[in-house]
Amino acid sequence: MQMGFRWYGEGNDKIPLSYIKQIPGVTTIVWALHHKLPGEIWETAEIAEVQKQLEPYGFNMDVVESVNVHDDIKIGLPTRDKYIENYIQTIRNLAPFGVKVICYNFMPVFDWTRTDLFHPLPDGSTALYYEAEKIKEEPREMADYILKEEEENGMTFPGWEPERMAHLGELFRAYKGVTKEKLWDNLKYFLEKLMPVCHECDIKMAIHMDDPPWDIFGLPRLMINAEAVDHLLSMVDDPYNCLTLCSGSLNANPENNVAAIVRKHCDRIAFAHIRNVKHFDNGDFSEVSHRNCDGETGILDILRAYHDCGFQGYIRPDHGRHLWGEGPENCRPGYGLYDRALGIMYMLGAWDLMDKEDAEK
Ligand SMILES: [Mn+2]
Repeated sequence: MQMGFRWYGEGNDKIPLSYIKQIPGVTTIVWALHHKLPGEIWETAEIAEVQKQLEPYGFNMDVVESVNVHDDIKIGLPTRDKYIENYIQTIRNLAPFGVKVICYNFMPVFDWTRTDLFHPLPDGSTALYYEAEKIKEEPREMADYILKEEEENGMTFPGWEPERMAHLGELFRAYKGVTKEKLWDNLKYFLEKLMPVCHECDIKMAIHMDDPPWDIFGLPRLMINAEAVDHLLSMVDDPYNCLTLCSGSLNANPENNVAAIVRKHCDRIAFAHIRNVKHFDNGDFSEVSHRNCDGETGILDILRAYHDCGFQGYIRPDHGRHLWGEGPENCRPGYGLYDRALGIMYMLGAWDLMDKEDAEK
């Protein structure tokens, strides 16, 4: 297992690499070129710039999150082949820098979806929150809220590019007729084109779970449960077709048992996101600390499953709460410094103890 920390890049993330260096156990910076729109090629010189920033701290750049997939690929338009060619070129450009995993998602129109990005928790911190009542038929209101947060705080969120969101109506029309079956077909087409290049470059494609794991606004979503995971892995049965198993995304539906998926498919999990979720009776959910008893995700069972399976992939704390002066003015929602650092220490505490117990057996 290698511990990672997501970082949005020089000038785009307020957390300096020198702070991340002080969190015990972090070897990998989970990075991306956030100025790139879906479909654009990531150029070698731009990737080299990131390498230059990470090198003095001894971090590797093995995991990219995300190289976003152009809508034409998801919709299955004739223009998709051009964008797949660009994606392949990006993979080729990433390989010489030691990149091993590309995390991506295949969600139509919207990436992750929340109704409140800084929801107050009883302990005085804030966290991302999903109010079921607010996600109804009309997506514009939620999109406007998230875009307003971006604008007011001078940041853009991956998957919520204002350029794309400006054409929301058009995007929705383009996805009309894209059924769940079609979306699966389009994902298969995309992956089958990529697999030979992934082998050649030794880079795994690791699909992120849909967040939340159900259809929203009439748009189909694929990566929602254990059956979908089985289907994805058998549909393109290749060791380079892998998962970013996001515990928080899947557990937004409390029926999902993440630890069971880990035990079944550990060798196909390239990247683990660990996040804890607390559920309310009305269907709302809140993100909470990594501590097992603070939510219902079963963080300890999940960590034990990874440990039992001898997990060799990358792991990172997913979102954290905003603590100790972190808020909209100085912190990306879910990506503050403190709670993710606490989450790492919680995970490493559990992991070290399991290592020690195994060694003494
Ligand atoms: Mn995640």
